Amino acid sequence: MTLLNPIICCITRRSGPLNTLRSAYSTLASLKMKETPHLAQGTPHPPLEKDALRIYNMRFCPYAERSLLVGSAKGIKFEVVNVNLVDKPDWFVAMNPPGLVPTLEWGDGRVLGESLIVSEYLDEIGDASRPLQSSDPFQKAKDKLLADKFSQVISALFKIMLNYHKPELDLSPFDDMLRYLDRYEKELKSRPSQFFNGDKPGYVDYMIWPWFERFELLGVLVGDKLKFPKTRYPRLTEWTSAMLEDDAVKTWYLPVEVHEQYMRSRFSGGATDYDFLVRQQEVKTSNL
Ligand SMILES: N[C@@H](CCC(=O)N[C@@H](CS)C(=O)NCC(=O)O)C(=O)O
Repeated sequence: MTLLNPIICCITRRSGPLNTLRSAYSTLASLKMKETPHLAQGTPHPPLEKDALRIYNMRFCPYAERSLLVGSAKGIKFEVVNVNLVDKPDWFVAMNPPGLVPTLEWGDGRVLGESLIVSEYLDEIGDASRPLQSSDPFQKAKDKLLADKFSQVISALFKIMLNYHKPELDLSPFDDMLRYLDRYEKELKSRPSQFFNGDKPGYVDYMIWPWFERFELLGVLVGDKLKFPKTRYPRLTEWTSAMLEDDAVKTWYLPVEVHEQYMRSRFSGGATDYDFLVRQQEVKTSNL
């Protein structure tokens, strides 16, 4: 049932043939898992054994990525079911009425939502020798605050990202986003370790990472004026490189070209194409 099933996937780009090949191979190297379709209205609820754990996901959702990162880091055995969020199956909404991903489901019927809560729960039930949160109550509380307040960065980022296609796009949230990020640079500087958690990523690291994976997208979608200013964030820049070496991050990571393809599909005016990675994987494997 493990999902860490390496598979070769192929992504194509709009540029010339050499670039296409180069990008297909670099992307290919970074996609490590089997891509599965997003279940839509009319699809039956897949059966789940009594003691099995499932996370409902949308492959491009940063919130759901939080729980996948923690599940992997904690060595938890879980399966992933992707959900089409614009055409959700009825049983999915009935199971968790907000209808959001991530949603965690146990085979005995227990259900839990909200990425920060799900991640904290997974930390508690997973490998005890790899705690993601501090044993010091004050530090733990401070870290929870950092993870929670990251919503300020997220909402500023989304104000741009979800409107990138509009001609009258307001770029002012970018400065707000940078201001909110200053807090994380300062906090990391004050800690003597590579990660917020110590010498390995922990709760704060995994809770904020999915948006760092997507910052480059702003420059790609809007232009160089929204490039991530690395000189303003030397510690976070080093931290980003270190995070990219982490096994859990590598498992779920998607390159900027893939995030771009999703965003362009989402705002194309037609139906969001959730399954392009599945099709690209099928083409690639049929050519092996
Ligand atoms: N506060 C939630 C936010 C999750 C969320 O917004 N997920 C989005 C996908 S990235 C979703 O499920 N959207 C479906 C909808 O809004 O109907 C969390 O932290 O888990």
